[in-house]
Amino acid sequence: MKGALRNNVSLIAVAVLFLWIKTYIVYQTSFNIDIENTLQAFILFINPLSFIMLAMGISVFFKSEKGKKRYIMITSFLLTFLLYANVVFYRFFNDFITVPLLFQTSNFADLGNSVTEEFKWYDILYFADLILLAVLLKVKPKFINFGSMSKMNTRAYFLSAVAVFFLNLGLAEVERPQLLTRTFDREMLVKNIGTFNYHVYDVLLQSKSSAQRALADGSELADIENYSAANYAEPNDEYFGIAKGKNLIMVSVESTQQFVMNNTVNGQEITPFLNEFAKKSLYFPNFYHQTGQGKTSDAEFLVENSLYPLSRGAVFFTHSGNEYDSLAEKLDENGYFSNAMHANNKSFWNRDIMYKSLGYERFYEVGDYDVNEENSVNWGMKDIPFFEQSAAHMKEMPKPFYSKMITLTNHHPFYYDEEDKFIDEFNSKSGTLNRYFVTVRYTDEALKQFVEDLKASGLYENSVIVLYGDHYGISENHNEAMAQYLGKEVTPFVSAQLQKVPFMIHIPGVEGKVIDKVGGQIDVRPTLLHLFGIDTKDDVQFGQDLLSEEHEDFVAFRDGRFITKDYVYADNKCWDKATEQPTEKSYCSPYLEKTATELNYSDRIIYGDLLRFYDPDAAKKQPDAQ
Ligand code: GP9
Ligand code: MN
Repeated sequence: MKGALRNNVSLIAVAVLFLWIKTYIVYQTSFNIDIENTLQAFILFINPLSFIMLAMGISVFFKSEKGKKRYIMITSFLLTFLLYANVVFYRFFNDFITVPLLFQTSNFADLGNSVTEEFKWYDILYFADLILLAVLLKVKPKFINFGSMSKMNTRAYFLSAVAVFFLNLGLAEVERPQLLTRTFDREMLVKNIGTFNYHVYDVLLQSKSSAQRALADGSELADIENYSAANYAEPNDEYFGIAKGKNLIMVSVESTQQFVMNNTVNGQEITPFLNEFAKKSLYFPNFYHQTGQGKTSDAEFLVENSLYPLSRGAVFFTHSGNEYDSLAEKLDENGYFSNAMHANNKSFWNRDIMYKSLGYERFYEVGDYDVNEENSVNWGMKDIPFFEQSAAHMKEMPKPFYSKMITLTNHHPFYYDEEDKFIDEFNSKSGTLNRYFVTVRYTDEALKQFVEDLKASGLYENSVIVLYGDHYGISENHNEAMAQYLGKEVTPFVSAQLQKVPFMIHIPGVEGKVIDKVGGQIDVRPTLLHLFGIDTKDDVQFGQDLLSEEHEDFVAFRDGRFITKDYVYADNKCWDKATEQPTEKSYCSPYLEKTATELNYSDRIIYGDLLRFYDPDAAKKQPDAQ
């Protein structure tokens, strides 16, 4: 028996080895994980091991050989499935799965087209080792030992697993201090503790956040209120109240980045309408999206609440029951009929629930539109008919109204009908980028027709029209094609700059102006409310009025990157905007803390549902400090 043990390898060892090697191959082939030094390379290599050893190790507690085999097979399958799900998710979102996302099952059906685009025939290879393992189990070759481990060996096995885990954690801590407390970068987590441990960690975080709400009390809000009050930027007299009484039409323009504006492809203008409309509007060329995994819904969350979305999952899903003090609610209190318009399934991003919390009176969803084969493409109703039918709804609405509209055609994978093609595709290796220009151009046309429609119906003269891009359309997976288009390498600096999205406010009778303040979606709420003559002095918010003289040139991204007037902080480096090269980190350091504080305060509001303790009247009654 002893001899046999010495010559044989155990079944557990085979299963562990297969999954370990596979996970490592997946790291190398399916995720873009940046490795900068040998230590990082070593950590990446060992990081799947501890979890796999522990998971497979449990098989020793099964008495029968059959039970052991079955457990090993099922565990291998489940872990492979998790790995593969991450691969598919990563292709699409350039990110790893989180627990809250798994509960967004109502989104999965709608993802249809987009997801199938991400399945590849060769994906079967991800399961190749399972097939081999199944064969080995069936054939039962001599060199594999199917028997039980001795008590001694079992103990040694688990001790080694734990030792590998702590070695991994120790090295990760050396490589990236505070890794587990600063969770906003999932790539860093996967790179350092491994994909499986990352998922365990994510589950723990999720449980922690559920507990946080239960334990939160109003006293936590005091610091945050002080911060928010100190951050308040006095409205600009020239603009305060200038839009009072007018309707507000705000369009979330799907996946539209700013680089397409005033730009061409194959010599053809990509956004002729936006370029002209910007000239007649207050136009903000240094405006960035700040979204996380919740994409469109995160953008909505930002502009409504002037709070940051979450680093994991979509806050529309995870915290739809919270108390908010949204733009919609404020306008509603001021006599507006607030509504949202989006010709998609009402439960997508949990909007039907969240819109109620945000105080929208009405949601015009897919059921309120005449949607058919003819007027649909890609994800659903095309933008032109969507705007046409929305304008018809607007005519019927009580006035003044606030309508938040969300377009859909310019969405990954950017499929379009031939008849809607106004310019030619680009010619890179990325079909996604090539098609993107065509669908952006289509949305531009739809916006043009919408404005014409509003003019014809007389609504134009009474309405403020706000356009903002919700988030990027072209992820970093297309950097090579993007570099070809831009004619320069997509460095982390360029990548951060690519997060600029169009933002413009058209106010009838107000002259167009370019306002080059650095800002983002978080600034929309105070900027708009002040235009409508509603002060935000007593509100808990992180943005500032972009028209205020006191507005600071600063925008923090959800993942910890930030932009100031002269610098861009990305990839842990401080980049000089003038040279587009990394410079002394000290130029960025004052803002590192500001970014961390704001993100942390905002998270605390959301996790603790702290606005339920906030009483604006109490804030007003407080005597002025000092
Ligand atoms: C779906 C639309 C798209 O209703 O808002 O969402 P996205 O994938 O861009 O977040
Ligand atoms: Mn979107």
